[in-house]
Amino acid sequence: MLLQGQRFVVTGIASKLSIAWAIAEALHREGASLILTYPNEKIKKRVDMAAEQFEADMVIECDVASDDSIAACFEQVAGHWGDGIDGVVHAIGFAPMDQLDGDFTNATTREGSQIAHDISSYSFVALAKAGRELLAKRNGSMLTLTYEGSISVLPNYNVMGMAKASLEASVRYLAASMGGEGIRVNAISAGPIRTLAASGIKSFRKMLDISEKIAPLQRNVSQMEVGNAALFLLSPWASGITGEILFVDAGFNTVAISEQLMMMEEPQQDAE
Ligand code: NAD
Ligand code: 0WE
Repeated sequence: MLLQGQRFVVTGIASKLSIAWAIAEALHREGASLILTYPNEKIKKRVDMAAEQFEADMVIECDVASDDSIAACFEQVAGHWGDGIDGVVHAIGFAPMDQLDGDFTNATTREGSQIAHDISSYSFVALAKAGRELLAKRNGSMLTLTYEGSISVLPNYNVMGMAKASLEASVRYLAASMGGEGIRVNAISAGPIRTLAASGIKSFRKMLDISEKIAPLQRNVSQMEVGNAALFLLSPWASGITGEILFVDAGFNTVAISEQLMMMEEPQQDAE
């Protein structure tokens, strides 16, 4: 029990497929106590299910689009755990669907860009502000989820790539800002996983198929593998790690052109 007696606030559960669900599962498995949050009544049912399964202490509303909602949420967290928390998990990303379909230059709008950056990037800073005092009391840490699209171009990821680049920069600035209080701030860059956030994305199936032909492990990653890496970064074993982006992507980000893709282009010529 790596995290016996430790306390975490987990955002971003929307279904059993959510990366946040697997993170909560891993934290619970290691003996941690949890508070889970939901953005609106529609999602609350799913979070209640998770709360029951992971014996969560509380379920609290937290819509990161609203400063009032974030403030009210952390007032409740402080009411329950007044002497501090060990971590906050941010597993939230959103852009209007029309932003994630087709040519980047044509698809991206001012409003779409504002929403994507507000919900997917600024919200991490907002949670850091709200959680700072409680985190400082127990050398706590913050964790967010990002994606390769922040660094290199993928079809349709579009303005989310800009928002993730901004999110990753916020990891470094928050780490520097709060390091003096003993607060660590990190991100996991996960490979593509079929979740609600992936549903409705054009040719996501094809993305998964191509990813496993590039990745050194020749497969995609699971929610549980991300959950276990999250567990590490949130644990005392990672006490020396902050401002870091940890790839949990079967090695995908390390390869430009794989042998498997070469074989797909010219199977006759290259086959030995
Ligand atoms: P998901 O749909 O299960 O989770 C996204 C979550 O964002 C949902 O729980 C949703 O309720 C929440 N959310 C949206 N707007 C919100 C708001 N205003 N306030 C509070 N919560 C809000 O999908 P997921 O894939 O588990 O996504 C979790 C994180 O992982 C996201 O940041 C995503 O970008 C990132 N990620 C996903 C993948 C992937 O392929 N699935 C890969 C790398 C990174
Ligand atoms: O960050 C994400 C999900 C981003 C996302 C997805 C949606 C779908 C539903 C943000 N906003 C919305 N808005 C909706 O209305 N991922 C890393 C998963 C993902 O999304 C892609 C991907 C991958 C991988 C979009 C295009 C290409 C690849």
